[in-house]
Amino acid sequence: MNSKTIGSLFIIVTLVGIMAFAPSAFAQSTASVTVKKGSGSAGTCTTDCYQPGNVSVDAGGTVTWTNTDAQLHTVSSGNGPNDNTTGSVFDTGFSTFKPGTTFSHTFTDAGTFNYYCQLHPWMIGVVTVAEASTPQPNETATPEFGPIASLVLVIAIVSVVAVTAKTRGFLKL
Ligand SMILES: [Cu+2]
Repeated sequence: MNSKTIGSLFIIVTLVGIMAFAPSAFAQSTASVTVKKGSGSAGTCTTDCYQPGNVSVDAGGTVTWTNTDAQLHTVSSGNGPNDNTTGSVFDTGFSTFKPGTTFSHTFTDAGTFNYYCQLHPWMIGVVTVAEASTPQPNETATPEFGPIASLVLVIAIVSVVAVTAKTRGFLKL
């Protein structure tokens, strides 16, 4: 092992250490929903047609629906066929959400968004959007001196000692 190898190893371990400290600022930025097979038949499902029927994301988060059924469906915001605001927040429309396709919507505002399938109104679901989480000052001020940081320190010391020893001719690596 030459000093170049030791140096590279040290850089890699340091990068891993820094990544371990990166704050998890985005708690829940994506969610996935699939359409249960056979949802197009009345009585087979209600709140479990879209699976899961209730998902949560932070503001700015994206929900992706996948039509795993063999029938055309819609994903339309609103509270059912009598809601004249249907589709005002998000809507696949009647012809795009074919079997095997996906539909995504990014939620910018916090709130509770009901949706349903306009072709099969018994299919209902909810997306709950929370205020985007911001790291609290006291959470980020004092990072924990965790096991990875200790490992980085140990490897750094060993590297320095090894390189020094080699440079001065004490050690033949
Ligand atoms: Cu449907």
